[in-house]
Amino acid sequence: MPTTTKLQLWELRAEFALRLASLYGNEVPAYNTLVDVSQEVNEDFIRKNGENAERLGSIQRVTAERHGAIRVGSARELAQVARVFAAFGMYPVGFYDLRDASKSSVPVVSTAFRPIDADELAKNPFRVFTSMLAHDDRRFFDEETEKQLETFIGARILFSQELLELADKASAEKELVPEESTRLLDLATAAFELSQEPVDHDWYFKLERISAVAADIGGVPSTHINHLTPRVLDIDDLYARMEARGIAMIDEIQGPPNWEGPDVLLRQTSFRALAEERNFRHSDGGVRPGSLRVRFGEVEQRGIALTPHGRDVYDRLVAEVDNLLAASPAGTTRVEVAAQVWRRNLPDNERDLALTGLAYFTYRVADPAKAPTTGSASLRQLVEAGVLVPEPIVYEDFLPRSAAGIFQSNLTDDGSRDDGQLGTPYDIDRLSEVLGSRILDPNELYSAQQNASVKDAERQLCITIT
Ligand code: OOG
Ligand code: NI
Repeated sequence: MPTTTKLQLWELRAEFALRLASLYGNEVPAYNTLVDVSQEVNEDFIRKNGENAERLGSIQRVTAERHGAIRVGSARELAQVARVFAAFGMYPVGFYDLRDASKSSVPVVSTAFRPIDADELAKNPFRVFTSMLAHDDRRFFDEETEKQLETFIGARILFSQELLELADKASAEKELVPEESTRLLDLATAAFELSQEPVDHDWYFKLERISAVAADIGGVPSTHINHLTPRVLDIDDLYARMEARGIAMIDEIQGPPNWEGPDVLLRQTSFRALAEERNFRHSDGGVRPGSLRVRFGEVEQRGIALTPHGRDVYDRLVAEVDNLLAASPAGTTRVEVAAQVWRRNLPDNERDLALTGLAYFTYRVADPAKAPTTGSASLRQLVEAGVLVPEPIVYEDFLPRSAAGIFQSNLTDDGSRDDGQLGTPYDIDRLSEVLGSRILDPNELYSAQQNASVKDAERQLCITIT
């Protein structure tokens, strides 16, 4: 009887996430503390909230859940990263332009590689926020620096031919035999390990004066994990516990405020970037230790995905909070203002969030006996009658403003940007061309999932839902 012991892509992905976590935990021990505290927070939350606590993901999923962040230097490197991640069932979703999202100098455009099907996400949701240096953007780099970056980045090899070929094989066949799986995992994990090679001092700090992110990408001979982020069910609790341990956190939790209504999108915070020792090669030829501050520890709490309409409302509320805060007496916190603005503008329960079309839900048939037996009914009627129950779709993506907020709180220096120059135009289509595959629109994925559940309900109830 032929037995297949081949590994499926989700198994490779789960193992890849574990290996990167142990690699990163060795490199940045404070990460292990963050994971321990996250686990305590989640266990306590489940204890207090029972079944309701798992509304936005099973405890198994949330406990294992991580996102990584990596940064690469060129179109060639980004296209190679896409091949590596495809071997783990992770595909590019969403376009983020961080160049304009922040007052600090962050010369990158980004996407996130992640599983795209609900069942794949449920098995293991590992995702990696991936940024590419816009080395040709004149606001940040003059012609000479651009050429130097091109030469430096063009000369390095992040991913070996063997890794890329194995990765292509896994993505083509959707599985891999054990020996090849092990080899793929060894090579892929090693590709994101911090290099021990000395860093060219003058080159690194020339770039750092322009942007710490540019130095982290173009000033070192390989790529590495910048951060690895666990997910918690109560980020306010996490924040307080980290501070109680004496760990310096950034000033604020980024994203939506803590309030009594449903959690939406993404809330994130981080501990401040740590000084890490590196060996530097100086212009006199000597190699001496020094320190860098580019890696930080981040944590996140995920909420319900907003529709484009909901996102417009969210963006409007963020702007309103900014304005009100600017006009408030000194000492007023963003959190207080934001919670009030949210109470005034958003429904405080999932059902109304669904019925006003602000957020994405799947619809479960709960009480078919109450449905009309023929003809049609509206979604609202069916939900109000208790026939259908909306179940939240979790936001699986990122928020550029939060990313920018975290960058900004962690950079000691804003770097330099010449806004008199024209930026290189990038959008989802151009970055898709660079990548060699189409970057998916997150909203298409969420709405397809929502629509599929409505179609399912129609089939079960034998009616048309309008
Ligand atoms: C990526 C920043 C974005 C997030 O969680 O929003 C990010 C980076 O630091 O390279 O990871
Ligand atoms: Ni992150």
